[in-house]
Parts: sequence; structure tokens; C-alpha cells
Amino acid sequence: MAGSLLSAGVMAAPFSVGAEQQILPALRYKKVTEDSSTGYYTNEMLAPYDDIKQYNNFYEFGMNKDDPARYSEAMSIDPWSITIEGAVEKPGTFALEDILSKIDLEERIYRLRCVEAWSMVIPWVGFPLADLIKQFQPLSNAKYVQFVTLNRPSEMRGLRSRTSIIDWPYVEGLRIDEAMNPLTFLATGLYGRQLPKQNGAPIRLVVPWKYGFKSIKSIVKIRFLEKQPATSWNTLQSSEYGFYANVNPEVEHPRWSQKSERRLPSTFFSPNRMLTEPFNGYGEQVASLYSGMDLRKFY
Ligand SMILES: Nc1nc2c(c(=O)[nH]1)N[C@H]1C(S)=C(S)[C@@H](COP(=O)(O)O)O[C@H]1N2
Ligand SMILES: [Mo]
Repeated sequence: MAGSLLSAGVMAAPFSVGAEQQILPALRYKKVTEDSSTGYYTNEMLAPYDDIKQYNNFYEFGMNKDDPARYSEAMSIDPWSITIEGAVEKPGTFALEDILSKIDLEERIYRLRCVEAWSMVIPWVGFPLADLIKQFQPLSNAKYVQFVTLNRPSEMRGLRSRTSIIDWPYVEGLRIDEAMNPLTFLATGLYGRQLPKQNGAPIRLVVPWKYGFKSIKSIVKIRFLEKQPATSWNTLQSSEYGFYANVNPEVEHPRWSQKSERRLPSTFFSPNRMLTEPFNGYGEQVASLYSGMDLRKFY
């Protein structure tokens, strides 16, 4: 963010950067079609690469927005494997490179709306979660999917902190039809390059119509379950963070309104505040998943 003026307490002060400034390897992927009717694309202004890499929530590395960029380099991501468990035809532990060898990468340009009322437009590279789920063939009693983040205190300073509020590992979940929706994405890159560690390398979930905390990073385990799984923020404070966590400007967070958001880059003089859309603007694609549900009760 060279030269930009950042609002107090909003963006971290510039710091001397290390490995996160390295040029990450480029990926081969199919560019997004510039058609917003699918939800795969938006022509809104992209957040700068530096903002996406330096303004993060990844509590495994600390609670400040610049902690993940500072400290996630300690996380080793190669080799990486994902364990598939539960109600599935083909459980097991699989090397990420073997999973990816059967998959074509594509670009998606999505809005990311954090429950803290800031947002960014991010050009991800990855593939639909449905493509991965189909490889492992869930059984008919698989009604939910749970995701688990790497749990490695030696490389994650937040896991060694005695003041940490989360019960590690970080876990998240989706209903199986949400998981199979074509918008639900697994990202392995952004801006055409491999995913920076602070953004959840080597593989993270992106669920654009839900608050950002559903988009779990650095996934090591995927479980297929019959019952609704525990999720980290819901376990911590169920009155503030629901299982569904669909972006909804009508349901306020107990401590702040969700009616509007600060779109990054956001500065003190130019906060770039805009109204928040139901389902973060993806209602046309996903509202039918919730027909008949009271979204105030199931928030
Ligand atoms: N494992 C893990 N995943 C996580 C988080 C986290 O603390 N730990 N934070 C979530 C929150 S609150 C948000 S807003 C997004 C932020 O993603 P980004 O840093 O790539 O923008 O990651 C989500 N995924
Ligand atoms: Mo968030």
C-alpha cells in the first residue's frame, strides 16, 4: 500500500517485510468469464494485492491484522495432505498434489465480507469444492461437511498463546447442499499466484455469501457427517456467530450494525463505506437454499 494513508486502527502500519514479499510461483488457470450472472465475476474494483496479503484474520498467528503476514512464514506447507473422514465411500489421507492433479484451476472474483463490517474484492484461483467432494463420493447420510485447519503449535504462535480465545483447531462447517453449490470454492491461489500463507495456503475455503469466518484456511481435514458440526466462532459465542452466518444486513451483530461495510482500500478520508447486500450480493444464486427457513432464527 505504498503511499496510502491508512485509517487509525484499521490498517497496520507498514513493517519491514520478509518472505511474504517474495514473488510466489504463478499458477496455470482459466481466466474468469466477465459475466456477473453466475456470481463468479464482479467488475467492482479489486483490493490491491498488498492489502489482501497484509490485512488478515488468521488467529492461529495472532489477533492483529498484520500478525498473519508477520508470522505465518513459520508454517510449513510442503508436503501437505488432506484427510477425508466420515460418511464417504473413499476415506483416507491424500497428498494435496495428488488431489490437485485431477483438477483444473479457474479464477473467481468474489466479494469477501467479514463479520467485522469490512470487505474486499479478491481474484481467487482454485476450483469448486463440489469437484473435490465428488472425488470421494459422500454417502447418502452425509448431510453436513466439517473442515479442520492445521493444528501445529510449533509453527503457529497463536496456538501457543495462553490468552487465545479459540479452542484449536479452527473448525468450520457447511450443509452438504451449501458445500455442493457451484459458488463454494477452494482457493489455492490469488492474483494468479500461489496462495500466500497468511491467506490460508496451501488450500482454503471461500464461501462468498457468508461472513468471512466461514472461509476456513489451511485445511487438513474434511469430515462428512450426519449431524450439524461444531464450528469455532459459534462454539465461542453462539449469540454472535451462527452456524449459517449468511451475510444479512437485517440481522445485527449484538455489538454493531451489519447494514453497511467498509470496502478496502479504506482510508480515514475516504472510508469507502457502502450498503451491505443480503447474501453479500449472491442472493440470486443461493437464496433458494434457504427457502422456508427463518433466517433471523437460523443466522
Ligand atoms: N483457520 C482460520 N481460518 C480463518 C480465520 C482464522 O482465524 N483461522 N479467520 C476467518 C476470517 S474472520 C476471515 S474474515 C477470513 C479472512 O481471509 P483473508 O485473510 O484471506 O482475507 O478468513 C477466515 N478463515
Ligand atoms: Mo472475518
